[in-house]
Amino acid sequence: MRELLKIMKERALLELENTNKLEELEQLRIKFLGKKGELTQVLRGMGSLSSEERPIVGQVANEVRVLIENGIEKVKEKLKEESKNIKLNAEILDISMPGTQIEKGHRHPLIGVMEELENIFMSMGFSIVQGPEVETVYNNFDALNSPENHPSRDPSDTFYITDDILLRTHTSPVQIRTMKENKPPLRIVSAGRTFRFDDVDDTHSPMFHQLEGLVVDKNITMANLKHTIDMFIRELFGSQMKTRFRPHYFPFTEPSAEVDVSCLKCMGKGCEACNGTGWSMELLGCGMVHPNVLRNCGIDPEIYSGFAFGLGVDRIAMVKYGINNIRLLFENDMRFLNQF
Ligand code: 2NL
Repeated sequence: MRELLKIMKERALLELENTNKLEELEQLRIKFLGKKGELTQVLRGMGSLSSEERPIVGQVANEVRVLIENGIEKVKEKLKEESKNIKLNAEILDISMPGTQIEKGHRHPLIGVMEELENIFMSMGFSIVQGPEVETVYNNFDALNSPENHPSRDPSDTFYITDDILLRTHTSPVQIRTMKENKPPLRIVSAGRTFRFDDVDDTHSPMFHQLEGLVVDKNITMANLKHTIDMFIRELFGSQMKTRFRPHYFPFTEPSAEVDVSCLKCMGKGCEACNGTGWSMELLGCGMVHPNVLRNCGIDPEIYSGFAFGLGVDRIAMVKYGINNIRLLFENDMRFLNQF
């Protein structure tokens, strides 16, 4: 029996030496030391031993068990250490390696133009104000002296959320909010997204961008308006640019005017782009703030007067970059955007 135990021990140690997986190790333990394992089998035969031999064989059997157990423990530690090293080597981090290049983008051409316009007005002493794109009908139409039956109020022209709430059709409600909350003198510019129920074509989009300016103080006249617009246009397009003020009608200004500037292609000489007139049409609308609008905002028109103007940022961007289709500004095709 001792011989049996010795052979079993040697086989166990040999198998242990050839084990290189943790799962195999557990199978090995079950095979030799488990309830139905080989050691148990051998010990079953102890009943036939003499009473002198039994304790000696029992001791040997115990030694074999401890030997195999220790062997398993040792190999287990070795395998764990190995797999840890393999993992560590795989996860090695070289902090001196160059990082993944992130492609740098740039401002959208439209936002670039909007900021350029804002910067010009800031250099002239205007503050930039902002307001919500979802507005009240009162701020968007009523306060601006828009007649009850004006076509722009129709649900076929304006995106209504409820009877009293809409998507702003111009940035003027931002000026209304500012006038209601602040006392003159005011010199403000607001720019942002505006919405009209338009069908899309080369020059129209239901979402477009406006920039509006407003000045309210004592003794503000049409001369201040004209000078401010002239300075702005020359700052934007160059000192040779001429402006032309044509009488126009807006409900919120009186008198009102539309402003044409020299044709950018021929600088006023006349070419096919301007139909030989030398003028680039309708770049800007303006006028003296209607007394009703001032009154609606709690400003006394007997003491204060003001001028206001508005322009389409998309149109300025298109003129500036020679873009002939407004859709290009909103499709975000990288082949288009990367040109700016
Ligand atoms: C255009 C014309 C304009 C205004 C906007 C305005 C705002 C207030 C009071 C009076 Cl709060 N006027 N804004 C005035 C004249 C023209 O815009 O063609 N925009 C694209």
